[in-house]
Formats: sequence, C-alpha cells, structure tokens
Amino acid sequence: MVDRIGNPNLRSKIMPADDAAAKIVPGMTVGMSGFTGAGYPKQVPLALAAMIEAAHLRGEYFKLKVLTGASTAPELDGALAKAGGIDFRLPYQSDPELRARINRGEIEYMDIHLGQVAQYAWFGFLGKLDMAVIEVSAILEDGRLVPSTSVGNNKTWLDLADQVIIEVNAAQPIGLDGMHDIYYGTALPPNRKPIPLVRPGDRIGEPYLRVDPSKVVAVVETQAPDRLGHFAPVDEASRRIAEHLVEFFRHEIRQGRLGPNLLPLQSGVGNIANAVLSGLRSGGFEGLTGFTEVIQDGMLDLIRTDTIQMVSATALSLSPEGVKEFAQNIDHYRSRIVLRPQEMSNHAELIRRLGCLAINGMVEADIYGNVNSTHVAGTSIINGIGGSGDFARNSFLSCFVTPSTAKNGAISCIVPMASHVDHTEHDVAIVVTEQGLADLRGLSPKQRARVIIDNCAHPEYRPLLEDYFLRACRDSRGKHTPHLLNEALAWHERFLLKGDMRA
Ligand code: 0RQ
Repeated sequence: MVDRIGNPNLRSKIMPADDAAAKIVPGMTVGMSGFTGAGYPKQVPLALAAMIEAAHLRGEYFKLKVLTGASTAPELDGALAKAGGIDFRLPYQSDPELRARINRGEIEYMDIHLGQVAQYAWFGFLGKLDMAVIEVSAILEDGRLVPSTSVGNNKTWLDLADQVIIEVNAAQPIGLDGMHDIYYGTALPPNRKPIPLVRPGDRIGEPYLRVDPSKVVAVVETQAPDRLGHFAPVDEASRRIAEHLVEFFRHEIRQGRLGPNLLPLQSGVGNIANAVLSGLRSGGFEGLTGFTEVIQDGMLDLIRTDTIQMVSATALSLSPEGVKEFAQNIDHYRSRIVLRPQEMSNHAELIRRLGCLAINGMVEADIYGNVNSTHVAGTSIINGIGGSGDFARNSFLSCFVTPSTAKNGAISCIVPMASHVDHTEHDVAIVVTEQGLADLRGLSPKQRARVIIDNCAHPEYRPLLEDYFLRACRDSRGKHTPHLLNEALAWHERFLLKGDMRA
C-alpha cells in the first residue's frame, strides 16, 4: 500500500478508520466524495455510523449535514441514515434507507442541479464546510492526489473544508492516473472568464487534485470495490424507445439539422437511459462523442466498439461486469474518457456551446410537456433531479424517455397534469415512450397535447386523456393551457386510494 502513498508527510498521517472518524464531531458539515455509486469513501463513513449509534445509545446528540457529489452507496448514505446521523443531505441520492427516511420527514433533503452545487458552496450559500472525506486512488510524492472513479465535487470540498480526511483505495485501478482533468480556472462573479473548452475531449486543467497538506488530519488505507448495482436487462419497451430515437436522429440528419456524427450525447441515470444508449449502437452511427455526467454500461459499450470516440463525464457508474471490462482495457478507455469536476461536466456554458443531445429518464410527463423526474404522486422523492436540469435547459435537443406505463399498467406516465415539475414545458423538446415520439418543437400548448396524447400515451389511457383534454378545451376558463383544476390530479389521487389510475 505504501506505493500508493508517495508523500512522506501524508504517509505519517495514516491511521485506522475509527481514529479518523473520531475527528468528526456532532453538528459538522461534511463534504464527502462519491457520485452515482463510484469513488465514495468506504471505511470512514462506516466507522462514523458506528460512532453515531454508540452516541445515540448514550442519549447524546450526533447528527451531521452531509454533502456529496451525487448518490453514494449503502456504506455511506445507507449506514449514516440508518444510524440516524444525517440531519440534512444534499444533492442527488438513491439509497433506499436514506430515501425512506427523507420520505418519512426525518431528514431534510435539498435537491439541486448537480452543476450548481460547487458554485453554491463557493458563494457561501451552504455555510462553512468543516470536513472533507475524499476517496482517491493514490497520493503522489509531491502530495497531489490521483482521483478515483468519480471526481464530483471533490475539488471544491478539498479547497473549502477546514480539515480533510483522505481514503486511499488500492482496489481502484492505478490506470486511472491520467484520465482526469481538474480545471482550476474557476472564479466568482464578477470576475469569471470564459471556460476554454470547445470539444468534449479537450483537456483544460491538470490530471490531479491539489490539497493543502496542513489541512489533512488523517489518511486511511482501504481496499474495497465500488458497490455498483446491476442494470435491468434491456426489455422490449426500452428497445422500442431506442428505435424511435434512432429513427428521429436519422430524420434530423436528412433534414440537415444534425450532421452524420450527431452532436455530443448526454445520457441520464437509470435502466431506461442505459438501455436506450445500448440501442443506439444498432443505429449505425459512427464517430460519436459524449458530453455527459455518468458513464453507464450502455455508454461503455459504445466506447468499446468505437461507436463513441471521446466522452467527457464526472463518474463511471458501471455494473460489476462493466467494472471488469473497464479495468481490463483501461488503456483504451483512458484515451477516450476524460473525467472532470461536476461543475465542468454539467456546466451550462459548455453544454450550450457544444450543443448536447440530452436523453434523460423521467417519472411522468403531462399532456403539455411538463416533466416530473423526481416524485411519486407529487410528494415522495425517488432520487433527485441530478444533472437532468443542467442538460435539459441548455442542450441542443432535450429528450425525455419513459415506458408509457409503470407498475404493470396501474400508472400512466402520461398524465393530465404533472404532480411535480422538474423540467417545465419550455425545457422539453422531445418525449419518447415505447408507443412513439412526440416532437414538441415550435408547438403551442394545445398542439403539444395532441402529439403527446396521440404518439406517447398507452392505448388504455389514450381515450381517458383525450376525454380530459376535450372537456378541458371546452370548460376551462383560460383556453391557452386548458385544465380542469378539480380533476387535473385526480388520476394520482385514484392511484393513492385504489392502487390504479384507471380504477
Ligand atoms: O420503481 O423499481 O420500485 O418498480 O420508478 O423506474 O422504469 O426502472 O426507470 O431506472 O430509468 O429510472 C426517473 C427514476 C427513472 C431516473 C428515473 C418507478 C418504477 C421503478 C424506476 P420500482 P424505471 P429508471 C443525469 C440525469 C432523475 C435524475 C436524472 C432518475 C422506478 O431516470 O432518477 O435524470 N432521473 N439524472 O416503477 C410512480 C411513475 C413512475 C414510477 C417509474 N410515473 N409513477 N413510479 N416509476 N415511473 C445523471 C445524474 O443525475 C447522476
């Protein structure tokens, strides 16, 4: 392990995880590494959770404000939530224990665009950062840090925190060295300058993270893999969604609005986005690029087959098989992947400049094209908005995909009114279900409703939506975006009461 810690000063700070965790005291704001199950600290949060449980047994208060890059894993979010140790959490999460406590009202959770977290912290909007706990894959002789499988907000947490704990994970491939690009040219308004990135693969920074060694209070050695889940196998609905998108992209090429290499792809999290990307492989496209935040198996497959030649992201979010493939062919992937801080991978200026094609999953869309990415029946959070808003608003084309129904048909994913809105009708260009694709560009609300109902709704729900829309057009006082306000959310209410929107 000494090989991975080249700096003698930092080597002298090696200690067991329990001793490192003891540096964290109740009430602290702690910035942790981790993004979609990759590159999160593995040992200190577990030791901290045990400490918190013991304190609670003694009747003592022990809660923390926990900030991350995005979702982590059971060893971090799960363990701390279970121990009752989280008072406030930000931003994206996906752990079942944490989600349950947020939805029971026990933990305050702030969902925020992932591209904006770092500047929010720099503006001082999150208060003082007491501690950073960051996983890296190695420490160089000069003290710089080789990042791990995600970069996330690590640069910001290392710069802003009063104290730093570093976990050096020897299980992460050493071949990650050279894959990262950490941009240190950011400034605060009014002194900001243009970010000099004009192609997805441009390197504008340095491969390593800097840390002030005097702030490092502990170094912990770990040897544990990222706990990454499996993706659901590609099903018929996802295959059809991918086919609709491929046909649409071909149409745009014929119309001269897209070139043969398309534009940089962004693909969201989840099973559907992953499956859709796999489907693009059969589209016959070549020389593609990606400017995205996570690389899931579907994207890795496109890189492996050279369909995609260069991808910028902030994290690898792979299944165990994907991790194996990545590690075995890391030299190939290092020449095609650049991992950046999430304030760069999701930066509005860069997404707008490059003209991304954004493809994100969603929970539901309403007939006017407002999209809900986060809440079930308007009140219970699933994961969070993640980076979908960064990309939806600023991309060349913003596409949202979902099967037309959920829970074996008991839920329609096309509804009269979205029960929660993450992406307004103004940020949504294309809606795709297995039924078809609705191209909303240049359409008024009532025109949008017609194509969404006709092209995207499931046949069982289509007549119900048509009926609602026609009565709304007749009876609504305002005829611009017609609604029956006493009925608009009745489908969700019916599902909550009877378990089926049709009942
Ligand atoms: O629940 O597993 O209990 O059955 O939602 O649904 O169909 O497996 O879809 O994995 O692609 O996730 C929006 C959650 C989709 C994801 C969401 C239920 C469904 C299932 C998952 P079960 P699927 P996916 C940048 C982009 C926001 C963040 C984002 C997401 C579960 O895409 O988190 O886009 N997006 N980031 O049954 C009730 C509905 C439902 C529903 C589906 N209408 N009502 N439940 N479900 N539709 C990357 C990052 O930000 C990191």
